Amino acid sequence: MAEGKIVKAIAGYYYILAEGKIYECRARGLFKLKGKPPLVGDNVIFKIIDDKSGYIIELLDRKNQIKRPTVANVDLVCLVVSARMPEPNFIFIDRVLAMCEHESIDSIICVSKIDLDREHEYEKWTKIYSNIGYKVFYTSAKLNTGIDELKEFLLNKTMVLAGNSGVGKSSLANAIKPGLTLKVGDVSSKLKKGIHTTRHIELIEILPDSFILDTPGFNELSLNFINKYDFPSCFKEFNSYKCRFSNCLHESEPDCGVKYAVNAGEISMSRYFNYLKLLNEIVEVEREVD
Ligand SMILES: Nc1nc2c(ncn2[C@@H]2O[C@H](COP(=O)(O)OP(=O)(O)O)[C@@H](O)[C@H]2O)c(=O)[nH]1
Ligand SMILES: [Mg+2]
Ligand SMILES: [Zn+2]
Repeated sequence: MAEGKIVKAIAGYYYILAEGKIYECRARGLFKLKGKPPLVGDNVIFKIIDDKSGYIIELLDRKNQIKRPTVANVDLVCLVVSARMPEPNFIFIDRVLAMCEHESIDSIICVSKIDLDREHEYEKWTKIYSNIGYKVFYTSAKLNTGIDELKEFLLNKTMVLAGNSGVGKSSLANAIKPGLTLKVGDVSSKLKKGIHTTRHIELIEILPDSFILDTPGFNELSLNFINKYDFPSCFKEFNSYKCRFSNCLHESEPDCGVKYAVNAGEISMSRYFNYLKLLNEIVEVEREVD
């Protein structure tokens, strides 16, 4: 009997990493039928058959799980946003951060490709996020800037690299782990084709006991699983303000502390407008369900 972590799943086979070795395993039918299939990221007890294979006996407790990509036991979402090429997409940033707040997963922002902006114009918007309390890292995979600091932070964590296609996620992973050769894409041809290459998801051990998930599947993240009354607190700076109604959605209610704070310049206008757009999306979905 051994303990390991599922790092990859393909067509009913689970690839388990234990003490530096990979075992190809099947899961016994029993617990799959109970409606809890094993996921990438799960820690498991498995029986070793030989030095390449085994079968899963038990899933250990799951601390959390995210959908799209489906992965368990995530310690951190690292939201990669390029300084330039492509330009930052703020509604996407706020969408991912809100999802992380809802799932209680820590998140950080990594501004990539800073070599493309010598004037540091990105500081105009990163200030908004660092003021709220998000940790921001600044990197260039090209010049190898900021990689060591990021690496230090990632130690002993399982992390999802989230971010639009072309922002430099794979390049970042390659810079963190020299020798890793994740495919780096060419932005323009990707945008032209507009297709998402479907790939299996895989956790990559970049440092001892530190994993990253480099995934193309984060682009169409929907927040439709969130209840609208749980949504305001997903914008964590809103929580410091009091409103007349405790279930205030900060839209058009009277005596809304959040709206006062937006008007006073204490809450960023861009964050507030993105909040309203995303809230609207959630409300629309709830209406369709009714
Ligand atoms: N100038 C510059 N270009 C970068 C940097 N990192 C990645 N790129 C380029 O950005 C494009 C997309 O990179 P890739 O890592 O495939 O992005 P992904 O789609 O997020 O995985 C490629 O053409 C890379 O060469 C960087 O730090 N500086
Ligand atoms: Mg990539
Ligand atoms: Zn309010």
